[in-house]
Amino acid sequence: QALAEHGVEVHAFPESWTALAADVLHGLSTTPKTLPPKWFYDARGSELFDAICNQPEYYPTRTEAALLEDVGARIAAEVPAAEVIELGSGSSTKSPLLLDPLHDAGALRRYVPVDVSAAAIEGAIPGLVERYPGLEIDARICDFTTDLHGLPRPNGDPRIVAFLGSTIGNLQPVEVQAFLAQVRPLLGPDDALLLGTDLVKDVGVLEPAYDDAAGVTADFNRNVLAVINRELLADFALDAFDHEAMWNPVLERIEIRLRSVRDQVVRIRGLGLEVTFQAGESILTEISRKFRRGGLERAYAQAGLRLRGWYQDPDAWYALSLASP
Ligand code: AVJ
Repeated sequence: QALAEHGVEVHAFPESWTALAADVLHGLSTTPKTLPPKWFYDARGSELFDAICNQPEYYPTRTEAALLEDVGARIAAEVPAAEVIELGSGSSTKSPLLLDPLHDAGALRRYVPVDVSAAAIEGAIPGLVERYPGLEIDARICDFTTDLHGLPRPNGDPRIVAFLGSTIGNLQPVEVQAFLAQVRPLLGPDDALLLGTDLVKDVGVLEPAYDDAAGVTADFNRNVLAVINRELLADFALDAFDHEAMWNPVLERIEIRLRSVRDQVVRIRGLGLEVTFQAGESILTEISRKFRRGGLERAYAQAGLRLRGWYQDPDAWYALSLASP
């Protein structure tokens, strides 16, 4: 309602209870047990994620922000986009780092934030309306890993599809290819994907980033159990699961788990399900893949895209890349 007042369109594709139920049923009845990371992000989980970004050990957010601050004008010169589609825009707090240089270049007309969280998008819009008077905003509430076909088609205006924050690190290699295959038709020859990716680095930097001393990431990890307790009437005891973050050097990814501290049976009344855990048994709740330039170039090539710009911070901890058809 507040949004309609601003003339902002919101198209909702609400994530259904059924999707959570299916993911939990499948993930907790297979071995090893897994849960998809997207269910971390209820209101509390989103808050905890914002808190993670402020932890001294969690470098990706501030490294990406500093990098974008540094190279935003170069990106705007390379692709003077009139339209920005931002996938996983969340609360859009860092969006100005991309929108400002495009706005300053006189190019920006339209912004399409895309996120599964209606609350995050609704919270973001008033600030955007104020910061960019006259900017057309067309918000989309949907799952950007599967619902990209619902997005507007290219209309000839230069466009950037931005996927920042290294969220792509949550995807398995085949899922990355599926994602890029969905993005490809959104891009004409003058358009580009702007992708933020965390890079492979020393394990001594990587592991603490996912196991901060203040325990915020641990709370974030356990929050998925609170979500299941609430939505599916389960009785997970949050303190009966330890948080764990481990670098897998072969698959070049951080693996985040919840490890049962004892033998236990958890009842999930909403599914009519009882789940047995042995002491030490774990649930894989998230993977956070780290990338190299060569691997990304190959992934782009497979999807019919070519790397057109590569920007990294002085420590080579994080990269922004531009890819076009
Ligand atoms: C939002 C997927 C980029 O993998 O670094 C942070 C999520 N999980 N700490 C990441 C996360 C635990 C984050 N991404």
